[in-house]
Amino acid sequence: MTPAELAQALKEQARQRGFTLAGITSPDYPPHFETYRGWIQARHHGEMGYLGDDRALERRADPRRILPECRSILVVGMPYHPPPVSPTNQATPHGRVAAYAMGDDYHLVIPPRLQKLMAFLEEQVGHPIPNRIYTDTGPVLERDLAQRAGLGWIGKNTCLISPKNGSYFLLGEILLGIELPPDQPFTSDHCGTCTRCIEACPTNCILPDRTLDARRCISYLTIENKGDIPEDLRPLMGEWVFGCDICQQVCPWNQRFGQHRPEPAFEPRADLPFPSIAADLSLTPQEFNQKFKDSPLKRAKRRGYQRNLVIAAANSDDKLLLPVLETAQAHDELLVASHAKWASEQLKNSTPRQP
Ligand code: B12
Ligand code: SF4
Ligand code: SF4
Repeated sequence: MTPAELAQALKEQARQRGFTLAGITSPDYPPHFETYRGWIQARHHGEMGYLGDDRALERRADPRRILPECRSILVVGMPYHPPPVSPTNQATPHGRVAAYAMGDDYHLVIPPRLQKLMAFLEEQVGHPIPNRIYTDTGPVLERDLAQRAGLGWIGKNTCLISPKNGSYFLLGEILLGIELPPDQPFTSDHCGTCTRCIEACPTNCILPDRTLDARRCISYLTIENKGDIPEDLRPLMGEWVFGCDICQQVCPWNQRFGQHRPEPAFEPRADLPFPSIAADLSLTPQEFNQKFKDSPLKRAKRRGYQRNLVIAAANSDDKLLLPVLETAQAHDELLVASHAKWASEQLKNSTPRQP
């Protein structure tokens, strides 16, 4: 097989394994590395310290610092189910979980598939190939590489958007120790004059240079922030208890699902994406671990998730939740208890919801 035929066969294998999007790029300096450096210097990454140390920056600037033999990079995208519009049971006060987290954790789903692609490639060439597999946690600029591999453009909401698939997909990469011909970068920008995501973001955290101030983003607050959530931001979180989809929900490119084939492993689990606030606030550590085994929600840990639930209770304006918040003030985790105290005060003073 020629390198071009091998690249085609690899991308075809990727598609057969659930990666609707697949493209190849070089390990050259990422086109928007300076944007990334500026973002770190402005401290927009908040407490995600692992993104900003010198080693993290060096490796993002040059993938060969990770794998010296790297000659090309396969970038893939796996679609997940779009978020449903509203819960089936409106009567139960509920929180809301981001669509990518409704099913199995992609950190567990994507790497084994990428390993199978590596096995395919090594079988074709007849010898082992140095490689490194990543999804989300690696020191690579995944969106920048995906844009250069031709998968889509980076929208004003900072998400990578494919004209055929919207943005409801997750990215993965294989750094490869063989040279494969790169795909054409995706150079056009299909956002045009649209600013829907910027206007819809409840915390105003989307910045004009296609980055965001993560410290204000609900996704960061509910998942990555392990301590107190700033009081001024709590009312803006609405019902979100893990992640946030608003800037993607309003995007016109997500309202066309023609070719969207979500991965079955991301099928929503029971109670998701609208978990009952009262039921999940009563989960013991064992029950939490059992309910969210192999789910992305484990990242927030029980204390973070239940902290988010009491904030959603305050934002529900549903005074029937007052006894639940009363109980939560005696929670075994101080973080949850202190947020429950605040939530209880908020709810007492709130205007009751219109039926
Ligand atoms: C840190 C992080 C976060 C942070 C910060 C997000 C952010 N926008 O910076 C928080 C916790 C807030 C977050 C939230 C989410 N995340 Co996140 N996150 C990451 C992570 C680990 C690093 C991102 C990063 O480096 N941010 C810093 C900024 C500066 O870099 P960037 O986002 O890559 O943006 C680039 C563009 O702005 C580009 N750029 C600037 N100007 C221009 C101009 C043009 C023309 C072009 C082409 C590019 C360009 O330069 C930047 C640097 O390359 C990546 C995985 C990875 N290793 O890349 C996942 C990742 C970006 N997250 C992902 C997801 C799914 C989410 C959420 C949707 C989850 C949710 N529902 O709650 C939200 C989306 C929020 C949003 N609007 O971005 C996916 C995105 C998939 C996609 N289709 O884009 C990724 C790629 C993980 C994965 N493997 O799938 N995330
Ligand atoms: S995920 Fe939510 S809070 Fe974060 S930028 Fe998008 S709309 Fe704003
Ligand atoms: S909502 Fe509009 S501006 Fe925002 S990413 Fe989508 S197309 Fe671009």
